[in-house]
Amino acid sequence: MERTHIANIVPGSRVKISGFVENLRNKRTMAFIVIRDITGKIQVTVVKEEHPDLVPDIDRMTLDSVVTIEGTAVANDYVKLGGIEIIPDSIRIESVADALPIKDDSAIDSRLDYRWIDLRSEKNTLIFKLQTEMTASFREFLLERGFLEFHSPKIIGAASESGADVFKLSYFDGVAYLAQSPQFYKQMAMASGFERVFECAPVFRAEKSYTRKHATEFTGFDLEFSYIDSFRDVMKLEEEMLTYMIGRVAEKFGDDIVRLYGEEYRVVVPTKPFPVMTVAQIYDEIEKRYGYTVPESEKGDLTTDAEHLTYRLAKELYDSEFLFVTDFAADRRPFYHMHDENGVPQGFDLIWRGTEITSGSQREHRYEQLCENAAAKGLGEDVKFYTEFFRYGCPPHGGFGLGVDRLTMLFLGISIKEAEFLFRGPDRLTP
Ligand code: AMO
Repeated sequence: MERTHIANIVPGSRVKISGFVENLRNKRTMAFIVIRDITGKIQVTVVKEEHPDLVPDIDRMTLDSVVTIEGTAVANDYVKLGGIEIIPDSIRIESVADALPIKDDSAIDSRLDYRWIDLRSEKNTLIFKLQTEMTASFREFLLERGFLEFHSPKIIGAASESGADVFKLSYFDGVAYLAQSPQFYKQMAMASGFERVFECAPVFRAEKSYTRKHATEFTGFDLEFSYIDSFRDVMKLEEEMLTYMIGRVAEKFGDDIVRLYGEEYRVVVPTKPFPVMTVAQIYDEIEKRYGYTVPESEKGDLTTDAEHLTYRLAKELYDSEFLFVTDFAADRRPFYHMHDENGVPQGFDLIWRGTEITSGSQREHRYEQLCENAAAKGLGEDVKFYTEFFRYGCPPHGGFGLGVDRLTMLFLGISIKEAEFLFRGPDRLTP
């Protein structure tokens, strides 16, 4: 007999279900077993007198054991779980579970030690259903617009962003690095004439940060496209892509998110273009409104406190959860950003609910100028392999990188430790 997923069970049918034992009430004459699979939960009701053959297995059963049960699904208004119960005629225990070492409210580090158990709850499973919908939406949105999906190497010969937070590996008799971004290769694809590419892949950062939003390995959704006129074209594409994705998430999981994570995290689908402010405008406004004064040395970039305050600011000024930020100081941005005639980097960050989710820009595609910009940052030989990409013709282009884990955590108000399937941080390499 074929297995039926719990959500697809209809009363009156014979079914075979498999899943974990979520709840077990083993009484003298009756047993009530709640079974959970990826689609839902259902009650199995056993009248022991009618099925004495099932009793030894029920007595052996423990919470979270995995079982397969065959029986008849019947409607019963007294049953809380969807008004259906299963009257079984066979029970097979696939695997008996020991007493669980964690509970839903155990400390996060214990939960991460036993992450496979932690992930069994409906609340945590939703994180990954949501993430799947997010990346599927991005992918479909981009494929419809002629983007190619490509896969760039993660073991590389030179640092790909800033040399400071790169993981160094021994590589046979030499050294290699783990990619901090597919940045150089997505630009190489522009020099290859691919015109539009994206990649969803691991990104590695040797940052010793213990915050809610930093991981040493995360999933980056990166894209790059050619023949743009300005970095504003890149912002427009990102805004459309996010709006499409959020619409799909709202439709599919909006109710589940509110039920499991609270009203505060109700999905709001943007209806207007995302507002844009310069770094200087933000500092002006948050000083006036909230009395926040930025230290002089930090003026060219957003401090973490200022970043958080933009949530309130964007809501008050524009009734928006999103805010694009432009006009960062050149010394705070990577050398590959294009600059305007006043030296202002042609790039942006996107902030959602007070946390940065993206950096993007128009890139410098002119070989001489790019080499000059690299030299001004003290980068010469290190990036020569990359500057070579621009010697033999390259279209104007731009793109952005979006943190998938960051987006996930902001959807649900959780930390990055929970938003990743398996978190990797300075003190965490297992399981
Ligand atoms: P950036 O360094 O800003 O830009 O990274 C892009 C996005 O990646 C996410 N992110 C992180 N997520 C979790 N843990 C971290 N340690 C971490 N660091 C970054 C954030 C961030 O906005 N090459 C450029 C992108 C581009 O211009 O195309 C880059 O990597 O969501």
